[in-house]
Amino acid sequence: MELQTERILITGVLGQIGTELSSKLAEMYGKENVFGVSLEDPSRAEGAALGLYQQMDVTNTQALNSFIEEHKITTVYHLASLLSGTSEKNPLMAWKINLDPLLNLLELAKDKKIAKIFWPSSIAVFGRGIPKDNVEQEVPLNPSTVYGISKLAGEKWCEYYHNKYGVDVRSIRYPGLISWKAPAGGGTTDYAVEIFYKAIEDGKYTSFIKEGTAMPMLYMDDAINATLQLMAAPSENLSVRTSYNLGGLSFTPEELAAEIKNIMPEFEITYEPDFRQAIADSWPSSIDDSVAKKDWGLKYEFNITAMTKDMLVNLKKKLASA
Ligand code: VAH
Repeated sequence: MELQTERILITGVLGQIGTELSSKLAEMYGKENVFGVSLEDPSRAEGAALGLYQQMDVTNTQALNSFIEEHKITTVYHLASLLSGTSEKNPLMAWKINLDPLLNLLELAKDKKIAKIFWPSSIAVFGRGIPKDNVEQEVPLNPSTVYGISKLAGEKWCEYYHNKYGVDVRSIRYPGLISWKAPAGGGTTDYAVEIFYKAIEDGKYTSFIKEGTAMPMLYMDDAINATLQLMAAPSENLSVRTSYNLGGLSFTPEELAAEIKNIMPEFEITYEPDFRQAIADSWPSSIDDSVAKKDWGLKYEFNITAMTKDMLVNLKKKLASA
């Protein structure tokens, strides 16, 4: 590969993570070195911090590989996937979308056509037979959801391609991610994003996850920083090539509602659990991320109080200008 400069492709670039990751990478490497693809119409990419955006279905292997070759891409952040709720409704489509493009990118890296891959796994890989709290890095993985099964398979493929071919693929088991810049879509933890929109718009929220359901969560700023820290770490420091646990925060819907009430005393929450309650019940309540802290210095800035304040301040501004 003749280029020394990192030329970065983000798939799913207009999604919840991609929207913020592209801005950060453009600051670091120059907008002209950051490329993005997603299913969305190009009009949706106006104003995005990208040198080039192209509407693309990443299951179209020929289109993706031509784009990578034409733009001399060195590093791919492969974020395009279907999340847990959507995957339950479309199991075979989820398997295809969540695995085929990853395997294609692993093959490109094996053939030295790209140098490095980031791929997001999820705490959805955890399931029955392990403690609910402080789940360690190496435990039996028995996911019971389509999304969790696809992420477990992806983790094993990443480890296989690293061990057999030396592919530099890195991964994080993201918890539920909370942000205001781009909406979440199709996830079980999305209640923790929707609640802020409804608090501002309606002063109340009906949660599809019942009280008492603690789930691992993380503010997007911390998720992006962790991702970039992992990608910047020396390869020899990384003891995990399936996917790193990342625990962040852990809270229940009523704990989050109480934080919102501290700022908006009139806010009210009610509960009407739906099919996503069973997904949430299959996941851990909290995660042990000591291996990530040891290997590449994982650290957090936002606790639940700071996250709630930052979300409400910024979301109010965003909704007022919409
Ligand atoms: C989901 N937000 O709810 C995603 C995440 C841990 C959950 O992977 O599907």
